[in-house]
Amino acid sequence: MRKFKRNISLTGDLKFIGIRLKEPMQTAAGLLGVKEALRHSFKEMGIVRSMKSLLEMNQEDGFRCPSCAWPVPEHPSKIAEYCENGAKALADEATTQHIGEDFFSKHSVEELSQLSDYELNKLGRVIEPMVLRPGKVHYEPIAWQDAYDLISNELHQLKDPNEAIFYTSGRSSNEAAFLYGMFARAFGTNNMPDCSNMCHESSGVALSETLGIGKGSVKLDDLYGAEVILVVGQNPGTNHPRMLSALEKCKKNGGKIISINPLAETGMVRFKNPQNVSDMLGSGRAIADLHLPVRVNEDIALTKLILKKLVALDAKNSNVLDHEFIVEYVDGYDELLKDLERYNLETLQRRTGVSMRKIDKAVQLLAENSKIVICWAMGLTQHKNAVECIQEYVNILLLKGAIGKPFAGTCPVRGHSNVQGDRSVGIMHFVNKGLNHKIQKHLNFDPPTEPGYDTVEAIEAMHEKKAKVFVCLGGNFLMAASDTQYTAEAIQNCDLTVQISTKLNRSHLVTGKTALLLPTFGRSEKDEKNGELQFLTMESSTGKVRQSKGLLQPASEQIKSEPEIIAMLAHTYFRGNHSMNWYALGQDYNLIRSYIDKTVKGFDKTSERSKGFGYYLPNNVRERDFRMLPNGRAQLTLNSLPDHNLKPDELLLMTIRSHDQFNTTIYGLNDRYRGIHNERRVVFMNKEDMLQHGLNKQDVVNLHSEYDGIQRTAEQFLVIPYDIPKGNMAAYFPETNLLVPHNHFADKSQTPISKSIKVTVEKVS
Ligand SMILES: Nc1nc2c(c(=O)[nH]1)N[C@H]1C(S)=C(S)[C@@H](COP(=O)(O)OP(=O)(O)OC[C@H]3O[C@@H](n4cnc5c(=O)[nH]c(N)nc54)[C@H](O)[C@@H]3O)O[C@H]1N2
Ligand SMILES: Nc1nc2c(c(=O)[nH]1)N[C@H]1C(S)=C(S)[C@@H](COP(=O)(O)OP(=O)(O)OC[C@H]3O[C@@H](n4cnc5c(=O)[nH]c(N)nc54)[C@H](O)[C@@H]3O)O[C@H]1N2
Ligand SMILES: [Mo]
Repeated sequence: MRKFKRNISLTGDLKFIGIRLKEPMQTAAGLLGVKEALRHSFKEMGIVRSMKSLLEMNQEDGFRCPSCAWPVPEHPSKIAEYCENGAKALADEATTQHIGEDFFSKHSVEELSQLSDYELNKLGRVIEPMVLRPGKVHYEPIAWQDAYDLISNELHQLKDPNEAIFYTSGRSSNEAAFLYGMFARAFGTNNMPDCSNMCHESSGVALSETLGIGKGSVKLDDLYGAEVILVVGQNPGTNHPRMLSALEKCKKNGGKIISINPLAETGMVRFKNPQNVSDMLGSGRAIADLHLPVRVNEDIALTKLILKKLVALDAKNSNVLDHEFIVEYVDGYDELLKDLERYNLETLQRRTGVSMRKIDKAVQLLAENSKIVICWAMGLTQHKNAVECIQEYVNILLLKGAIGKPFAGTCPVRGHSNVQGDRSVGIMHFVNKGLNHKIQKHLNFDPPTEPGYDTVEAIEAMHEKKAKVFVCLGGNFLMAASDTQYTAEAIQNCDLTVQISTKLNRSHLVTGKTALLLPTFGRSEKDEKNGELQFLTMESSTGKVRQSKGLLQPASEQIKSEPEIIAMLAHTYFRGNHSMNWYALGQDYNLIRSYIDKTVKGFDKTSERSKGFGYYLPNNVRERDFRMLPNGRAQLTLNSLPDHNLKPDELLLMTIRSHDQFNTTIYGLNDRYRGIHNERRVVFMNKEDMLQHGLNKQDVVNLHSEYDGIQRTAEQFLVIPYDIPKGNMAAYFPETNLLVPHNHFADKSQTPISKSIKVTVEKVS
């Protein structure tokens, strides 16, 4: 190892701390949810700060929840337009625990790396800019301007702008992301990997190819009036809890909900709406009318079966498919029908692991109704054939004409609260010619015309030492990305790593030769510039742009807003010699928005129109406008069945979230919906598989994966018997990212295969 590489642990201490198991829960939210929300809030923020901020979250003039991207209704509840996990996200960022110079002078990065991700996050908000110098193991304070100078000098020294990489996580505002993306381009690179490369990139690719826009088409009202909603590969009870209210509303209006998921996730089973008193007192409401427990990555077998059955019913009674829509708007109908003939019903059914009786019920609902919405998340996007999986579900919508009309359409449910907006305003590793043209015209510089690195390529470039400076606008790249060991080696090859962050995580400990930790505001904090209260904007999962105005006193006087940090970095780098007045942009966000309006398609008078409940960005699918696609038509696609070539002892592992985490930020050690308390190092297994592998409840195992002859290991997991299809396992990320090979990802989107990793289980004790 070279000298600057410090002795850092990638996992923290692996000891078990005393797991408690209960039965998985049948009902999501309810009083327990409210209690948990308040417990986290009061503990982290105190009562006054909690009440003040919770009441403003998602309200008209307040701030947007920092958790997920689920849209806020036009008439939000005055008492609680937030969920348990939104409250946890807020408590996590608005915590009154702080760390600065004193803390870092006492604790070295080597020592801190022995802590678990949970313990690291618990340390609190970073309250002053810090630097880790070459060969040193303690962060020390640095003045802001010295930090900008340090980055600027490193950037100036690079031989080629493509030796720098600018990563973005999806919590940044449109304003910050826009400045960041424009700075990267003005500097000369499109190396802009972002968290969406690991997330919904597969949805973006799948939808762009088939419908002409990489976003979903439905609005919130469409869910309320849908006749059938499919919730596929998604766990809304934990990850998008406010969505349960929308599903509940759909059911009240007579709609049916089908859940397609290897697990019967609690939120899909029953829900007690915290905004409804009779719900809270009663037993709540069943959400899924039908649950299809599909085997991991067998969605294509399932959708083919559904498509075949719909086509067969249509042959008898031509009302089942929307022939008028198909004739007018859709390409590839005859080819699809011919292709479906190649498949045998029983073979498909066996692969799915779902009973034909249940599949027939789903087919009947889809045959009899046409106002259909399909929602999905990571259960579809993180497989080798993720793009195809999504396109198969789009095939269903297209045959049913459930596209571009009220109460029907696509709903990829986004992750981070502004991941969709970040992409809209220019965070992308590929070249968008329209945007480049507008940059030349309105920002008066020439953006680079070669594509840059996405997440996978960024890791490889750092590993091969082609990249030397790595800047991160939020996130926890090391732990979020696949192949933790390989990614750590890659990051440690850099000369400089820069993290613009709110809280400490392992990406601040595994660093380049020099590392900067630049603390920034959270969403809930008040951002005043020259006596003016600033606001920011975000785009929800349904494409609505709304403003967000923080109200809490910032964690310290020494932290700065994201737009200001980026603007000052650009100002320092260009030394005032650039077509954009960077300094001014960092001082007045209206100015940033006026540039966004000029350069980004669909944005218009954003400073005005984002007020109140905001405005929708244009969406061609809503208008049934497919002119940008081949023949000007929506595309049906032919997709094949996956082949994992599993060895006899291999199982397919999906890496999922517990109820007590936001991605790599671990709020607590419980996953109460799944009955797990006080432990995260667990692996959920089918009882038959356990028997076959000679395993008992709570045995300690190591997990191994082998790809291209390379063995990877994640140590120390407790086996938990669970209702999961045979041949499948589940465990939490980020602990399991050690197993995901960096060079295995979805075709076309390069999203890591985090939901279908081939794994063997080794009993340790
Ligand atoms: N509280 C909280 N909220 C969050 C997050 C968080 O960590 N915590 N993360 C945010 C982010 S960035 C994102 S992207 C979203 C993630 O939201 P989700 O996608 O709901 O998150 P996961 O836990 O990855 O759950 C994936 C679901 O897919 C199922 N699944 C796995 N494989 C398959 C398959 O092959 N087929 C089918 N049909 N289903 C499958 C799993 O059983 C699981 O229910 O949530 C966002 N919101
Ligand atoms: N195995 C496996 N791996 C996965 C996934 C999976 O399902 N399985 N999911 C993938 C998905 S969907 C995603 S989106 C990625 C997530 O990848 P990332 O977005 O990179 O990770 P997060 O854990 O969301 O980032 C958390 C950190 O962001 C910083 N932060 C929080 N709020 C703010 C803010 O307002 N501003 C700034 N500047 N920083 C802030 C804090 O320092 C915090 O520690 O992980 C991916 N990785
Ligand atoms: Mo995500």
